Amino acid sequence: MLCRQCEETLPGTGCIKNGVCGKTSELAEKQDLLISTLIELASGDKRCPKCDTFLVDGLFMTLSNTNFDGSKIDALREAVVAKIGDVPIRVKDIQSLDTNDDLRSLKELLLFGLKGLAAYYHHARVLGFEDDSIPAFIRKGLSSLPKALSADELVALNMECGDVGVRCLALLDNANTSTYGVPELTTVSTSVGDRPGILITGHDLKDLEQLLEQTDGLGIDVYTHGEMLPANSYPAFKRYPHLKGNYGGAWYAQKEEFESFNGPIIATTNCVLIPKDSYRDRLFTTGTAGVEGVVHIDDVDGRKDFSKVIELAKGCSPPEPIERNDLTIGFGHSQVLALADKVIDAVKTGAIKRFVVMAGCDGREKSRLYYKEFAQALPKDAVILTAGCAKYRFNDCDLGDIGGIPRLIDAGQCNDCYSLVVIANALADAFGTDVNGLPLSFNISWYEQKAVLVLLSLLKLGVKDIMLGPRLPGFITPNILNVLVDTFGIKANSTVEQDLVILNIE
Ligand code: SF4
Ligand code: SF3
Repeated sequence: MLCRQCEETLPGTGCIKNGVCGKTSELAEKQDLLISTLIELASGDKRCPKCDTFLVDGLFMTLSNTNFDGSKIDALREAVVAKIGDVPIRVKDIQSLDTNDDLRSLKELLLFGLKGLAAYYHHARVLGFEDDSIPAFIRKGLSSLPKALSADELVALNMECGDVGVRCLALLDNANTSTYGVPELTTVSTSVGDRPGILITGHDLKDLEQLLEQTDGLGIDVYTHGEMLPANSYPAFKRYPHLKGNYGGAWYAQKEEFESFNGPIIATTNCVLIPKDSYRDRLFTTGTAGVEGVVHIDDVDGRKDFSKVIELAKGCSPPEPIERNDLTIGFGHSQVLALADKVIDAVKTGAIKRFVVMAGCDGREKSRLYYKEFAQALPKDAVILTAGCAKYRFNDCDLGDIGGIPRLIDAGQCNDCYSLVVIANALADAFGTDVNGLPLSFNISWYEQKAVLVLLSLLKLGVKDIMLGPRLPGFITPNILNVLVDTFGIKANSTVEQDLVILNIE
């Protein structure tokens, strides 16, 4: 195996025996074969809604920390083969994408951006929001991978991926807000009740909707975890009193937090980890998520039956408390733009001197403490804009406010980076400049391939000088890194003190 699609890959080599994430070489080979088969599906002339589902869900299933069940990967590949026949596979694995390291690096960037794009498109589709140009680009991107293309052509394809990414993020924003209402400023409790609970994690809001409906009035509380936290700010979910609040932090803490939760856990998407035995029997997966030996809840005509989870919950003890401060969330673009006059005044009077986007992913390495230290070291006249699970490094720090404007503005899930872009564009318009002319810096933390798509989208939008960490992608060669530095001013982060100077934050 060779996998280097995430930030935690082994430096210098990539994961070559077993993944740092727990992926075995056997599973990695199955995923490679699925991707190879999807490339052939995308390259052929088969077009059907089912084919789009294969492409979108297949790419998503191979995203880091999404599916550890080889039988599910095989089943999807076999369904594709049944559709296209036993055609010869041209790209066996990432090594065979190209013989030239730099071209291969650009192809990997494209493939990982496509995985992120597919994941976000999957979420929009689940809510009935479709845009044919998105699966059309997924086909174009995948079918270009076996071709002999120049660096310029591959850079252009990556930029097109970013462009389609912006469209997909906007579609998902529309899907979420049209279906569940515009997020409201909300204080989310992090304490626990004395009733049994069900914990739901990942990004799929429709799964939460169905779970809340099916648990209504049953004496069971529902808690969010990880990237499900932002759901607490949607009006459609706030009306359920048994949506108790959020339990725990980011995905990498799940081995301890799922254990102390005591009740069943539903993993709807990434990030799910291979469970400890202490809670394996209480873990359920659904959608594109999967873990070998863990019960999977299937979608039957748009409905998921969570009765097994509910029955298990009834006999479980309530969760054990975890000490955390309550969290203020719900600063989507509508909420922030409602404050726009106040924000613009604060910039004009100098009360706010800088905005810093600290969005993206979290991860388990100790070096990610950097983000907490960075947030705490920012001067008191700086406002942090966040989205994604990156926030868990600093969202329980008391950062205070500036004349009633909170210093931590949490827009939601990683896809809600779109909200941050809308906010930045509105500010740029108000000040008659572009995004790069604002007192705005980007210090992005990445882990998986949704973040790759968000990065490509930001680059396509013309955002320059993004600081990226905690490590630069292992699949980027030195030559391609030079291109990213020269064209977009991408920087690797280093120490908090140096980075404050580099980002021009006094
Ligand atoms: Fe390694 Fe990341 Fe791939 Fe897992 S997803 S095998 S940790 S590079
Ligand atoms: Fe986090 Fe997995 Fe990326 Fe949606 S939940 S941001 S890492």
